[in-house]
Amino acid sequence: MSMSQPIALRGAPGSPYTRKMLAVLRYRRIPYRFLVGLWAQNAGLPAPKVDLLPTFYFDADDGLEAVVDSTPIIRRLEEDAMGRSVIPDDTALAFLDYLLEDYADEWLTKAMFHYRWWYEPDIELAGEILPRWRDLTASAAVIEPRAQTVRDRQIGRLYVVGSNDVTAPVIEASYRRFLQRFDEHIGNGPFLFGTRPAAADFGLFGQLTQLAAFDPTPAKLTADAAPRVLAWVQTVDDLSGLEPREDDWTPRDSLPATLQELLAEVGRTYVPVMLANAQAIDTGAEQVETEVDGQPWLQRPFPYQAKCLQWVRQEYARLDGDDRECVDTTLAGTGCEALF
Ligand SMILES: N[C@@H](CCC(=O)N[C@@H](CS)C(=O)NCC(=O)O)C(=O)O
Repeated sequence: MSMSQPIALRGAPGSPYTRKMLAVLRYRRIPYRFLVGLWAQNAGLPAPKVDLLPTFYFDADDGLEAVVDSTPIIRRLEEDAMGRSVIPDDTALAFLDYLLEDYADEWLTKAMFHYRWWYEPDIELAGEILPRWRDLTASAAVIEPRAQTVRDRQIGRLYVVGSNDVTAPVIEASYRRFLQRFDEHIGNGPFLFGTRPAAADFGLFGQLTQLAAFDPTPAKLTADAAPRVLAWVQTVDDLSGLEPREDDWTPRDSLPATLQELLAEVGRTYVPVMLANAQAIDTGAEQVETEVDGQPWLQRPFPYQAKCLQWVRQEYARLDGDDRECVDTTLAGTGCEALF
């Protein structure tokens, strides 16, 4: 173990990626100190290159290094901390896990951000609560102007995830379908790849901590349509008591049909938009224009998501022989094969 413990991370309860990583640390029993609000501000830690939450602080030659981006951080923690791995040891499953984690981080997050800053009850609550994490003692009078600043800023950033009048019905329909398919797959799980959680479980969990358990509109929708998913979210919050075994991973030749149904949802939404976005970035286009489910999709190009697509393709390129064949067989007919 080369990282000093407890490891420090800065984040916020309303940040889906922060919640993703807290659940990973708890499950893996990696001691941590969670810096939030005022005690984050006074911790005197180095600033990250890109100011994103969560920010982790790893040992470096000259003190601590601020590191962001949950997907590579999960892989770094796999090297630095032994046991209770969240990466399936079957290379083909590890690739499917990587793909589904990226679906959670880059598509499901569109629903999370959309629902929070689109409907009045959600805008009201998020605006009220988010600034309070930085100042728990503040009065309503102090909070109100800060709440308005947060609301204006975040509503102004809806374009980043592509939430607009054209895409709103597509995003909402995809969330309802995801809920139904994930609910069915939990029935064969409770996790994506068996009876122990993988990185993608924590990716989905992170976004669902907000969609299913904070923002009023999607939370009601989730509790009504898929109470099992809400119970799953409340449980995955702390899996430190789960004792994983090697044979808890689903064998590659007995992956349930419900996993393919979930991958078909990825192929129907995440895939066309990630491809069109990468093309817009490559051609320098002003807009990303494509179709999702036969409906128009329009958004500004998102450079970071073009990188995500490259990383998914690099992971796929690393597969060979049986692993490639297993992945190709599993993805056949889901629409995900269009990525490669
Ligand atoms: N790819 C990053 C995404 C992190 C991210 O976007 N975090 C949000 C909070 S959930 C953030 O810091 N947004 C910047 C902002 O709100 O200024 C990860 O997986 O950690």
